[in-house]
Amino acid sequence: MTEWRQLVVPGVVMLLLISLAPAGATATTVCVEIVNCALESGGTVTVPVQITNATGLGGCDINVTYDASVVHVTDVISGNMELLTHMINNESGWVRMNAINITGQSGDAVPANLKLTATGDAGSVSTLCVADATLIDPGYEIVPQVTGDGTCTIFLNGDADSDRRVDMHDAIYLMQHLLGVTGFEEIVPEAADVNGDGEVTSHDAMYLAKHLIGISGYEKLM
Ligand SMILES: [Ca+2]
Ligand SMILES: [Ca+2]
Repeated sequence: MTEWRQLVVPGVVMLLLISLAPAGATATTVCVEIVNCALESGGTVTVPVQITNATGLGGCDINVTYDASVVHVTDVISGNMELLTHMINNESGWVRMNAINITGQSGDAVPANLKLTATGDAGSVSTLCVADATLIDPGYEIVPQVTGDGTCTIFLNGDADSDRRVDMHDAIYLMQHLLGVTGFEEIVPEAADVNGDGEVTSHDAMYLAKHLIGISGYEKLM
């Protein structure tokens, strides 16, 4: 082999290998995650345990931990996979669940939904930590994944400034927030949507002010 061939041929082979390599570097990562949620003091909410970007997901074993002084898991409900077993320990603050799809599930999977009940006071927050997650394909091969934790915030309805009281400062804070005033960025939307229409707008600030003044028709914060 001539000298130039000794140099060029390995280079061409290398380029071919690179071009034929699996698209792992650009593949979308499978993620086990729980979205943030908020619930009223003493209230309940249901949040999904999500597996995003799955391709041929055959089963999963997921352990979620939480602060039991803030929130309890009171039920585990099937999502769009077959939920096999689940265990709840509200003393130590963990829930474990197993789900399968024997044909292999693609897209976004929900192995289970967690029904949460607030045990903590308004203002308390618990991480919903995906402490351990094992995913397999229908051939029992491990599916690589990353995890994303969520948070669960206990709120007091109408407490827009999160000081654990509901007063006229909250209506003012909410207006400042909506106007984009610096220092008023933080808000718990579920606490601020006092008219219960699913949006946080100036109507909520007006509703809250009328509620606090005692105007008829505004007795109840939604
Ligand atoms: Ca307040
Ligand atoms: Ca609203």
